[in-house]
Amino acid sequence: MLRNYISTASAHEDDLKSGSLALLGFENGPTSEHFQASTRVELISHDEASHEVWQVDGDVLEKGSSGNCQWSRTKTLQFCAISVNLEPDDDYEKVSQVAYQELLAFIKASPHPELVRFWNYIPNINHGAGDNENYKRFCAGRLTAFNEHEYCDLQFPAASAVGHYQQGITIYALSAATSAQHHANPRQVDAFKYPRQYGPSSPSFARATTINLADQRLCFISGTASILGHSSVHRGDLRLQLYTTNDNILYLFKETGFKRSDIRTLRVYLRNKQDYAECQSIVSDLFPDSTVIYLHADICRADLLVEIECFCVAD
Ligand code: 3EB
Repeated sequence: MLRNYISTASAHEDDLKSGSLALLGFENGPTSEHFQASTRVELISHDEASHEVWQVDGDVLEKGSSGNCQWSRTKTLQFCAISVNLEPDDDYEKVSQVAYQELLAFIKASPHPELVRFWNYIPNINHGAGDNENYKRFCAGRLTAFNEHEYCDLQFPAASAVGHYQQGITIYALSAATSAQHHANPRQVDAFKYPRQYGPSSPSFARATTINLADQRLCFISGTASILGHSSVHRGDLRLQLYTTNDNILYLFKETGFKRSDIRTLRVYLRNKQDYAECQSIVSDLFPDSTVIYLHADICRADLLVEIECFCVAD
């Protein structure tokens, strides 16, 4: 049983709990040596000091580190985090490629080589013009590493890639011992087939990934935004961007066979913190029964104000 929640206990207490697959810190939360890694994004929906926990109940856990990869795993699932330093003048493509090479080499050689869900945190994600935008350079390095490790388009997992003005790239990866299914959104061009205008290398991710475990079915909906076909729509309009995002998520439910009531956590990445009150009121109308985590983060396309991802479970 995989669970995801924001904890206000001490990281030490959560670490001692049996079954803590991953403990993740936020930029504005406490730091702790018990964290697998810290995201560079700021949690805006919780006042108390908090961190994120991915918990597995009733499974034996093994933990370790290998090079820059910190990992933990059960018989079925593996969580691995890697953080690499990045100076403002460093080559984003090279650094992303090296980080992904190490991460993918570790995962591929592990007993859990099937890619399920990746989270990417990239500093200054929208800096740089045209093909030199940091996100596009990151995409180039990531794709080269995927190709080097012979993961093809149809094996790309669900993902999010968001940014913040901090140093260092952090990547978390959930992988599995058994194969996962990757899904497309019929309203959107597959990201790995985006046309040239979005950069020399397309983004390597699926719109959603599902996996059947012995006792539950999991669905990870990727960071989903106000994109139709390959175009960003409703520039500058938070409400309409959220409605389009919601529709995209509903299409993905249809594709994956999951439903709104299966949502366990919904993460909202919000570019402008001053939009929080408006965003919160719209999202709570759209998803009245869901636990929502709001994070302050830049979205990888400069014309997007918001992006939403979901973790869903069907028992
Ligand atoms: C998009 O749909 C919006 O590069 O890993 C969403 C999820 C987005 C993942 C990624 C990017 C990524 O193109 C951006």
